[in-house]
Amino acid sequence: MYDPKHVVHRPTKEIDKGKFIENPEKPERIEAIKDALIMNGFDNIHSPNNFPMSYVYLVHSERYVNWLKNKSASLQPGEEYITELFGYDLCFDTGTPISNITFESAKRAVDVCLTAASLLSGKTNLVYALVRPPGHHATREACGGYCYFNNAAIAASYFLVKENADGVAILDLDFHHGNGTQDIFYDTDEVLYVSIHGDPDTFYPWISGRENEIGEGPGEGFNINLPLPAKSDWRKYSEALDQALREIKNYYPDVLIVSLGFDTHADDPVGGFLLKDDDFARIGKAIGKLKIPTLIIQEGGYNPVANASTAVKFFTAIA
Ligand code: OKP
Ligand code: ZN
Repeated sequence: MYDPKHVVHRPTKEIDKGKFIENPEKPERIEAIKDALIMNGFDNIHSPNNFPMSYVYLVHSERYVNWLKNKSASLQPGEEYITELFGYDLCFDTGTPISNITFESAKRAVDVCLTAASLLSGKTNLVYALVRPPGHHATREACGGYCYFNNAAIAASYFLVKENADGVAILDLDFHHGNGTQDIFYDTDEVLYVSIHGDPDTFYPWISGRENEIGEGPGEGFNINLPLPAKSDWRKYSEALDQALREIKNYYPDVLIVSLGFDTHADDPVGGFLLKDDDFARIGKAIGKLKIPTLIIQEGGYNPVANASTAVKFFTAIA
């Protein structure tokens, strides 16, 4: 599932340590994946349908949605709003610019994910939502980390509310901890959130992703963080992956959502792991073996060339 209109969403900059730098969340990252998949025979590509905003409100507050909508509408074409570092705002970092088309671009990514979710059935047990902007950092009440609406959380809520799913597992394989997804489902046992990511003592988002964050109330035990040190390679990674997949199996979810980031690749300019192309074939194969209906949602991955080769390996193996 893919929407060619994602290319109009083009944040140009972010502020890092007080300086403007180029924003790596570019259209090319997703175009490279789409082109490579088509060349390798994955050409069963569909455009999304429109879904009502009520699905977004399953996850995000009215206050936040209105703020994002009004902020977008207040900007001139080409203008970018970046939150003030210590100002009060509904954005929690300086890497997530808002432009006049941010609101509709974020909503279109949600529509791609919901269309993909609605296709999962007994007959179709694997669907891929090739989207940007990504979603896993967005909380109920704020944008951040290049994310505006939490695509994976909205899809999980769709399965729970619309399809009466009896348990949804989210496996977050992006290099960065999905603080938003963790937060949204922290107090429920209806969603198991399992994440493998760079140790937040060193890496973004710093505020979350530690092993002792296990969920609370009825959600206690249904949030599992598996942080790994910088430069982790397949030897370390595969142990965490085995554990993650064991936990998911034991949970017996009706649906598995994978927040898939390719920023764990050794050649990624943002992430800090050392995975190689073939490691993504191993990951794909291991997920496919679970035999759970699976919705894959694209998150990060900032080297278009590595994204392309990695996606082909992953999808060849999982399919
Ligand atoms: C998004 B995803 C802020 C610099 C922060 C943000 C990294 C976001 C990663 N001054 N860089 O999880 O791939
Ligand atoms: Zn990431």
